Amino acid sequence: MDSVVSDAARGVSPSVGAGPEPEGNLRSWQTQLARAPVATKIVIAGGFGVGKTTLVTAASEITPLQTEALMTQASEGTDDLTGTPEKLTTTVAMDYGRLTLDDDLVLYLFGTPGQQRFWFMWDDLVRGSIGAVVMADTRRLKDCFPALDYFESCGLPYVVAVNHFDGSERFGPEDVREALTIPAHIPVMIMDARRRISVIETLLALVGHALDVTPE
Ligand SMILES: Nc1nc2c(ncn2[C@@H]2O[C@H](COP(=O)(O)OP(=O)(O)OP(=O)(O)O)[C@@H](O)[C@H]2O)c(=O)[nH]1
Ligand SMILES: [Mg+2]
Repeated sequence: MDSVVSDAARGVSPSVGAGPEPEGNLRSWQTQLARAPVATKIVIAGGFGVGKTTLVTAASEITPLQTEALMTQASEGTDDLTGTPEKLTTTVAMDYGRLTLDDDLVLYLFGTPGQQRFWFMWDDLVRGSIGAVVMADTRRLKDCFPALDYFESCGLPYVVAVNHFDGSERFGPEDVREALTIPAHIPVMIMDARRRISVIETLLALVGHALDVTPE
């Protein structure tokens, strides 16, 4: 599956090359107390089963906190599994992970639950965040509308991240922008939530966009 950059591209710092690290491995900002990194909170949102937990897990340098619950027959009528037939669990509270970029920027990632019945969590999850990644799947684009509406109405900067699933039709960012009527200044990324480099590229786009649109 392609992302808009290759893994070798863009000279990403070695500190972001590996997956979750042993818990004893401290980052320099944790041991050199004179250095204060910039800490930012980022929310990962989107419809049911679009890959939010997968994204946080792929990016996190610590073992991510997950709140997965087994899906039961009771959810059969509400939770559409056609796009993700292998899916056995769902997030019932939040995902949490951490990613240090270049030792000066620490991203704290908070994944939301996807189902409407857990949306009451969102107001708490977005508090203090610099922006959000709204994930979309081109096979069920309408599932991301509530998240788009939510961030538009609360004025939080966001980027759209199209998580391309194997076997789904490939679309370019401009096609998705048109289909979702995303304003021209908002980045639309084609990415793969399973690939760390692709996730990092999406997160960097969000940080850049948030800096662009947030008044000093
Ligand atoms: N083929 C493919 N599968 C993916 C991709 N991203 C996620 N998956 C799979 O899709 C399923 C759903 O992923 P999750 O990360 O649990 O989705 P979620 O958005 O956190 O789901 P909820 O929290 O239940 O809303 C899992 O079985 C993943 O392994 C992808 O890019 N490609
Ligand atoms: Mg999840």
